[in-house]
Amino acid sequence: MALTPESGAGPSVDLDDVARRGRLLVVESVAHSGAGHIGGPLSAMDLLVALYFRVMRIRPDEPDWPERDRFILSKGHSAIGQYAVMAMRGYFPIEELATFDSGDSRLQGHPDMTRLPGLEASTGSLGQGLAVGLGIALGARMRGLGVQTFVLLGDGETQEGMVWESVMVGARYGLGNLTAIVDCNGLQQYGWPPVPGEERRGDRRDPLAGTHLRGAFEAFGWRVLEIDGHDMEAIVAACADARSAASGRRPTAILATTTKGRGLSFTEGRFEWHAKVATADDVEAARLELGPGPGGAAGS
Ligand SMILES: Cc1ncc(C[n+]2csc(CCOP(=O)(O)OP(=O)(O)O)c2C)c(N)n1
Repeated sequence: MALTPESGAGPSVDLDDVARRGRLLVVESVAHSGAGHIGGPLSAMDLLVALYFRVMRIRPDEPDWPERDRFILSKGHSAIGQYAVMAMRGYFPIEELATFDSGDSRLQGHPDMTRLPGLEASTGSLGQGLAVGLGIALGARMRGLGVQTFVLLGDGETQEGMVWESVMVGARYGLGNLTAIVDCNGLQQYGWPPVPGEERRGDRRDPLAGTHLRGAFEAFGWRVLEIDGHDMEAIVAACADARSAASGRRPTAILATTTKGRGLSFTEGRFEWHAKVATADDVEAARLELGPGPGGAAGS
Protein backbone atom coordinates (compact mmCIF):
# COMPACT_ATOMS: atom_id res chain seq x y z
CA MET A 1 0.00 0.00 0.00
CA ALA A 2 1.33 3.41 -0.93
CA LEU A 3 1.85 5.55 2.12
CA THR A 4 0.91 9.20 2.05
CA PRO A 5 0.92 11.75 4.85
CA GLU A 6 -2.83 11.24 5.21
CA SER A 7 -2.51 7.52 5.74
CA GLY A 8 -0.25 8.06 8.67
CA ALA A 9 3.16 8.17 7.01
CA GLY A 10 4.92 11.50 7.07
CA PRO A 11 7.65 12.53 4.70
CA SER A 12 10.15 9.74 4.12
CA VAL A 13 12.76 11.01 6.52
CA ASP A 14 15.05 9.43 9.06
CA LEU A 15 13.05 9.77 12.26
CA ASP A 16 16.12 9.75 14.49
CA ASP A 17 17.59 12.56 12.43
CA VAL A 18 14.40 14.60 12.72
CA ALA A 19 14.46 14.06 16.49
CA ARG A 20 18.08 15.20 16.64
CA ARG A 21 17.14 18.40 14.80
CA GLY A 22 14.11 18.83 17.03
CA ARG A 23 16.21 18.60 20.18
CA LEU A 24 18.50 21.32 18.90
CA LEU A 25 15.52 23.54 18.06
CA VAL A 26 14.24 23.10 21.61
CA VAL A 27 17.52 24.21 23.18
CA GLU A 28 17.92 27.11 20.75
CA SER A 29 14.34 28.32 21.20
CA VAL A 30 14.47 28.22 25.00
CA ALA A 31 17.82 30.05 24.99
CA HIS A 32 16.42 32.64 22.59
CA SER A 33 13.25 33.31 24.59
CA GLY A 34 14.94 33.14 27.98
CA ALA A 35 12.18 30.88 29.31
CA GLY A 36 10.72 27.44 28.91
CA HIS A 37 11.45 23.82 29.65
CA ILE A 38 14.13 21.52 28.27
CA GLY A 39 14.17 18.20 30.16
CA GLY A 40 10.57 17.19 29.38
CA PRO A 41 10.61 18.19 25.69
CA LEU A 42 13.87 16.28 25.13
CA SER A 43 12.45 13.27 26.92
CA ALA A 44 9.33 13.28 24.72
CA MET A 45 11.01 14.23 21.43
CA ASP A 46 11.15 10.73 19.93
CA LEU A 47 7.50 10.12 20.82
CA LEU A 48 6.47 13.42 19.22
CA VAL A 49 8.49 12.84 16.05
CA ALA A 50 7.12 9.32 15.61
CA LEU A 51 3.56 10.57 16.08
CA TYR A 52 3.77 13.56 13.73
CA PHE A 53 6.01 11.99 11.07
CA ARG A 54 4.78 8.37 10.95
CA VAL A 55 1.81 7.55 13.08
CA MET A 56 -0.84 10.23 12.80
CA ARG A 57 -3.08 10.83 9.82
CA ILE A 58 -2.83 14.58 9.51
CA ARG A 59 -2.76 17.37 6.96
CA PRO A 60 -0.44 20.11 8.23
CA ASP A 61 -1.77 22.51 5.58
CA GLU A 62 -5.37 21.76 6.62
CA PRO A 63 -5.16 21.52 10.42
CA ASP A 64 -8.96 21.41 10.82
CA TRP A 65 -9.40 18.44 8.46
CA PRO A 66 -12.29 16.63 10.21
CA GLU A 67 -10.81 13.15 9.80
CA ARG A 68 -7.42 13.99 11.25
CA ASP A 69 -6.09 12.03 14.17
CA ARG A 70 -6.05 14.10 17.34
CA PHE A 71 -3.06 14.76 19.57
CA ILE A 72 -3.12 16.38 23.00
CA LEU A 73 0.02 17.29 24.88
CA SER A 74 -1.29 16.85 28.40
CA LYS A 75 2.19 17.56 29.82
CA GLY A 76 1.80 21.04 28.37
CA HIS A 77 5.06 22.38 29.81
CA SER A 78 6.78 20.46 27.00
CA ALA A 79 5.13 22.74 24.43
CA ILE A 80 8.37 23.80 22.78
CA GLY A 81 8.98 20.16 21.86
CA GLN A 82 5.59 19.95 20.17
CA TYR A 83 6.13 23.29 18.39
CA ALA A 84 9.56 22.22 17.09
CA VAL A 85 8.07 19.04 15.64
CA MET A 86 5.03 20.83 14.20
CA ALA A 87 7.32 23.38 12.55
CA MET A 88 9.51 20.68 11.01
CA ARG A 89 6.33 18.90 9.82
CA GLY A 90 5.15 22.03 8.05
CA TYR A 91 2.43 23.52 10.25
CA PHE A 92 4.25 26.86 10.38
CA PRO A 93 7.69 28.24 9.47
CA ILE A 94 10.60 27.10 11.58
CA GLU A 95 11.62 30.76 11.94
CA GLU A 96 8.48 31.34 14.03
CA LEU A 97 10.09 29.34 16.84
CA ALA A 98 12.07 32.51 17.55
CA THR A 99 8.82 34.02 18.91
CA PHE A 100 8.37 31.25 21.50
CA ASP A 101 6.85 32.47 24.75
CA SER A 102 6.58 36.13 23.79
CA GLY A 103 3.25 37.76 24.62
CA ASP A 104 1.93 38.18 21.09
CA SER A 105 3.21 34.83 19.78
CA ARG A 106 1.09 31.90 18.64
CA LEU A 107 3.64 29.75 20.45
CA GLN A 108 2.87 30.30 24.10
CA GLY A 109 4.91 28.71 26.88
CA HIS A 110 2.07 26.22 27.25
CA PRO A 111 -0.15 25.21 24.30
CA ASP A 112 -2.95 27.70 23.56
CA MET A 113 -5.43 26.26 21.05
CA THR A 114 -7.04 29.66 20.53
CA ARG A 115 -3.82 30.91 18.95
CA LEU A 116 -2.20 28.09 17.01
CA PRO A 117 -4.17 26.03 14.47
CA GLY A 118 -3.31 22.36 14.88
CA LEU A 119 -3.52 22.34 18.67
CA GLU A 120 -6.52 20.34 19.91
CA ALA A 121 -6.46 21.57 23.51
CA SER A 122 -4.96 24.22 25.74
CA THR A 123 -2.95 22.50 28.44
CA GLY A 124 -0.41 23.22 31.15
CA SER A 125 -2.39 22.52 34.26
CA LEU A 126 -1.34 18.91 34.64
CA GLY A 127 -3.94 16.15 34.76
CA GLN A 128 -6.51 17.52 32.35
CA GLY A 129 -5.48 16.34 28.88
CA LEU A 130 -6.79 12.80 29.08
CA ALA A 131 -10.26 14.07 30.02
CA VAL A 132 -10.27 16.25 26.90
CA GLY A 133 -8.99 13.34 24.84
CA LEU A 134 -11.69 10.98 25.99
CA GLY A 135 -14.36 13.57 25.16
CA ILE A 136 -12.90 13.90 21.66
CA ALA A 137 -12.69 10.12 21.28
CA LEU A 138 -16.28 9.66 22.44
CA GLY A 139 -17.48 12.41 20.09
CA ALA A 140 -15.58 10.86 17.19
CA ARG A 141 -17.17 7.51 17.79
CA MET A 142 -20.66 9.02 18.06
CA ARG A 143 -20.12 10.74 14.71
CA GLY A 144 -18.68 7.61 13.13
CA LEU A 145 -15.27 9.17 12.51
CA GLY A 146 -12.42 6.67 12.32
CA VAL A 147 -9.92 8.92 14.02
CA GLN A 148 -7.49 7.94 16.75
CA THR A 149 -6.89 10.25 19.71
CA PHE A 150 -3.45 10.21 21.28
CA VAL A 151 -2.76 11.92 24.63
CA LEU A 152 0.79 12.33 25.92
CA LEU A 153 1.16 12.50 29.70
CA GLY A 154 4.11 12.73 32.08
CA ASP A 155 4.61 9.96 34.62
CA GLY A 156 4.66 12.60 37.35
CA GLU A 157 1.42 13.94 35.95
CA THR A 158 -0.29 10.62 36.69
CA GLN A 159 -0.23 11.66 40.35
CA GLU A 160 -3.17 13.92 39.48
CA GLY A 161 -6.43 12.22 40.46
CA MET A 162 -8.24 13.52 37.40
CA VAL A 163 -6.06 11.28 35.23
CA TRP A 164 -7.59 8.22 36.90
CA GLU A 165 -11.13 9.55 36.62
CA SER A 166 -10.47 9.83 32.91
CA VAL A 167 -8.97 6.35 32.77
CA MET A 168 -12.09 5.02 34.49
CA VAL A 169 -14.49 6.84 32.16
CA GLY A 170 -12.48 5.91 29.04
CA ALA A 171 -12.89 2.26 29.95
CA ARG A 172 -16.53 2.76 30.93
CA TYR A 173 -17.34 4.04 27.44
CA GLY A 174 -15.16 1.39 25.79
CA LEU A 175 -13.05 3.90 23.87
CA GLY A 176 -10.73 1.72 21.83
CA ASN A 177 -9.99 4.83 19.76
CA LEU A 178 -8.26 6.50 22.73
CA THR A 179 -4.54 6.04 23.39
CA ALA A 180 -2.65 7.40 26.39
CA ILE A 181 1.12 7.55 26.05
CA VAL A 182 3.00 8.05 29.31
CA ASP A 183 6.50 9.56 29.13
CA CYS A 184 8.06 7.60 32.00
CA ASN A 185 11.29 9.47 32.67
CA GLY A 186 11.24 9.03 36.43
CA LEU A 187 11.98 12.69 37.20
CA GLN A 188 9.66 15.65 37.74
CA GLN A 189 10.75 19.15 38.75
CA TYR A 190 12.99 17.39 41.23
CA GLY A 191 14.37 13.91 41.56
CA TRP A 192 13.67 11.17 44.03
CA PRO A 193 15.05 11.86 47.53
CA PRO A 194 18.78 11.05 47.58
CA VAL A 195 20.34 8.17 49.41
CA PRO A 196 23.44 8.70 51.61
CA GLY A 197 26.62 8.88 49.56
CA GLU A 198 24.86 9.78 46.34
CA GLU A 199 26.98 12.10 44.27
CA ARG A 200 24.32 14.54 43.13
CA ARG A 201 21.34 15.42 45.20
CA GLY A 202 18.03 14.56 43.64
CA ASP A 203 19.01 13.09 40.28
CA ARG A 204 17.83 9.63 41.24
CA ARG A 205 14.85 8.44 39.21
CA ASP A 206 11.65 7.52 40.95
CA PRO A 207 12.34 3.83 41.56
CA LEU A 208 8.69 3.14 40.79
CA ALA A 209 8.72 5.21 37.57
CA GLY A 210 6.17 3.58 35.32
CA THR A 211 6.28 0.23 37.06
CA HIS A 212 3.09 0.70 39.04
CA LEU A 213 1.25 2.13 36.06
CA ARG A 214 0.71 -1.17 34.26
CA GLY A 215 -1.30 -2.59 37.12
CA ALA A 216 -3.24 0.65 37.57
CA PHE A 217 -4.30 0.94 33.92
CA GLU A 218 -5.08 -2.77 33.71
CA ALA A 219 -7.20 -2.59 36.84
CA PHE A 220 -9.46 -0.15 34.99
CA GLY A 221 -9.61 -2.44 31.95
CA TRP A 222 -7.11 -0.76 29.64
CA ARG A 223 -4.69 -2.58 27.37
CA VAL A 224 -1.07 -1.82 28.31
CA LEU A 225 2.03 -1.84 26.11
CA GLU A 226 5.50 -1.16 27.51
CA ILE A 227 8.20 0.19 25.22
CA ASP A 228 11.53 2.00 25.09
CA GLY A 229 10.39 5.56 24.44
CA HIS A 230 13.53 6.35 22.46
CA ASP A 231 13.20 3.42 20.04
CA MET A 232 11.41 4.77 16.98
CA GLU A 233 10.43 1.37 15.63
CA ALA A 234 8.98 0.37 18.98
CA ILE A 235 7.02 3.63 19.24
CA VAL A 236 5.56 3.32 15.75
CA ALA A 237 4.70 -0.36 16.29
CA ALA A 238 2.99 0.34 19.63
CA CYS A 239 0.92 3.15 18.14
CA ALA A 240 -0.07 0.90 15.23
CA ASP A 241 -1.06 -1.75 17.74
CA ALA A 242 -3.16 0.81 19.61
CA ARG A 243 -4.89 1.87 16.39
CA SER A 244 -5.58 -1.75 15.46
CA ALA A 245 -7.57 -2.05 18.69
CA ALA A 246 -9.70 1.01 17.88
CA SER A 247 -12.79 -0.98 17.02
CA GLY A 248 -12.52 -2.87 20.30
CA ARG A 249 -13.80 -1.72 23.65
CA ARG A 250 -10.50 -1.21 25.49
CA PRO A 251 -8.40 1.96 25.34
CA THR A 252 -4.64 1.47 25.16
CA ALA A 253 -1.93 2.87 27.43
CA ILE A 254 1.60 2.93 26.07
CA LEU A 255 4.13 3.16 28.89
CA ALA A 256 7.27 4.58 27.32
CA THR A 257 10.46 4.38 29.36
CA THR A 258 12.50 7.51 28.67
CA THR A 259 15.37 9.62 29.99
CA LYS A 260 14.67 13.19 31.02
CA GLY A 261 16.86 15.57 29.00
CA ARG A 262 17.58 12.80 26.49
CA GLY A 263 20.13 13.55 23.78
CA LEU A 264 22.61 15.87 25.43
CA SER A 265 25.35 14.74 27.79
CA PHE A 266 24.81 17.70 30.12
CA THR A 267 21.01 17.44 30.38
CA GLU A 268 20.38 13.68 30.50
CA GLY A 269 19.01 12.56 33.84
CA ARG A 270 19.54 15.97 35.44
CA PHE A 271 16.43 17.28 37.12
CA GLU A 272 17.58 20.92 37.14
CA TRP A 273 17.11 21.00 33.37
CA HIS A 274 13.37 20.60 33.92
CA ALA A 275 12.96 24.34 33.42
CA LYS A 276 16.46 25.74 33.25
CA VAL A 277 17.18 28.29 30.54
CA ALA A 278 20.01 27.35 28.20
CA THR A 279 22.83 29.87 27.85
CA ALA A 280 24.74 30.75 24.68
CA ASP A 281 27.45 28.32 25.83
CA ASP A 282 24.85 25.57 26.26
CA VAL A 283 23.58 26.21 22.74
CA GLU A 284 27.12 25.97 21.42
CA ALA A 285 27.64 22.69 23.27
CA ALA A 286 24.32 21.39 21.96
CA ARG A 287 25.26 22.28 18.40
CA LEU A 288 28.53 20.41 18.78
CA GLU A 289 26.76 17.32 20.12
CA LEU A 290 23.72 17.37 17.85
CA GLY A 291 25.14 18.84 14.69
CA PRO A 292 23.72 21.64 12.57
CA GLY A 293 20.01 22.44 12.75
CA PRO A 294 17.57 22.59 9.87
CA GLY A 295 18.39 26.23 9.15
CA GLY A 296 16.61 29.35 10.23
CA ALA A 297 16.39 28.04 13.76
CA ALA A 298 15.70 30.38 16.62
CA GLY A 299 18.84 31.79 18.03
CA SER A 300 20.98 30.78 15.06
C1 LIG B 1 -1.73 20.97 38.28
C2 LIG B 1 -0.28 21.33 38.16
N1 LIG B 1 0.52 21.26 39.24
C3 LIG B 1 1.82 21.59 39.16
C4 LIG B 1 2.34 22.04 37.98
C5 LIG B 1 3.80 22.47 37.90
N2 LIG B 1 4.58 21.49 37.16
C6 LIG B 1 4.92 21.68 35.85
S1 LIG B 1 5.80 20.41 35.22
C7 LIG B 1 5.79 19.60 36.69
C8 LIG B 1 6.46 18.25 36.83
C9 LIG B 1 5.85 17.27 35.88
O1 LIG B 1 6.51 16.03 35.88
P1 LIG B 1 6.18 15.00 34.75
O2 LIG B 1 4.71 14.90 34.55
O3 LIG B 1 6.89 13.74 35.09
O4 LIG B 1 6.76 15.70 33.44
P2 LIG B 1 8.18 15.55 32.74
O5 LIG B 1 9.13 14.91 33.68
O6 LIG B 1 7.94 14.69 31.55
O7 LIG B 1 8.59 16.94 32.36
C10 LIG B 1 5.09 20.30 37.65
C11 LIG B 1 4.90 19.84 39.04
C12 LIG B 1 1.47 22.12 36.86
N3 LIG B 1 1.88 22.55 35.67
N4 LIG B 1 0.16 21.76 36.98
